[in-house]
Amino acid sequence: MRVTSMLAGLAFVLAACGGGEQKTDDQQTTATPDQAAPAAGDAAPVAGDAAPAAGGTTHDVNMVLEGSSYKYVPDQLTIKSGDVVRFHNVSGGPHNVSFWADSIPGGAADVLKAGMPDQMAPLEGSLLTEPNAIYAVSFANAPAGEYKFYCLPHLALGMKGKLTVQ
Ligand SMILES: [Cu+2]
Repeated sequence: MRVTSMLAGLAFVLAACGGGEQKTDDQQTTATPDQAAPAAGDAAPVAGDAAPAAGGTTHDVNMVLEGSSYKYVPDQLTIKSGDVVRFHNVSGGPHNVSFWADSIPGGAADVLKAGMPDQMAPLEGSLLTEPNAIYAVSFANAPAGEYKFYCLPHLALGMKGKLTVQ
């Protein structure tokens, strides 16, 4: 019995000296919260103070440069009328969010005019240049349907996405 536990202990030590340590690192990396949901109270500047309507939900979309491609992550999401979508400038900025006037439901333009702070032009959100800056769009009273959007600086590079309001 005693010999068995000594052997088990030895095996453990050998494992620890081998790949064991590496495995511990992997686990720690996995446990690290990703940037999809920065902590509230984050010092990042927030454009606008859009808050979800009563019962509404907040969604996060990251704007990133991955390798050589600029993208929204996720680039497709489904929300409900009354929700708020927060676009985070994670990497590769400046980014923004612009909606195509002909790719949103009827009546949505007026809703977005009210729900998008600091527009550079109709349906064109301000550019986020500071790291971790957030642009929040309120979909209060937004009609159901598809809302296609793009990043003005990176449209030619294919940075676009689609929101579906239920
Ligand atoms: Cu962009």
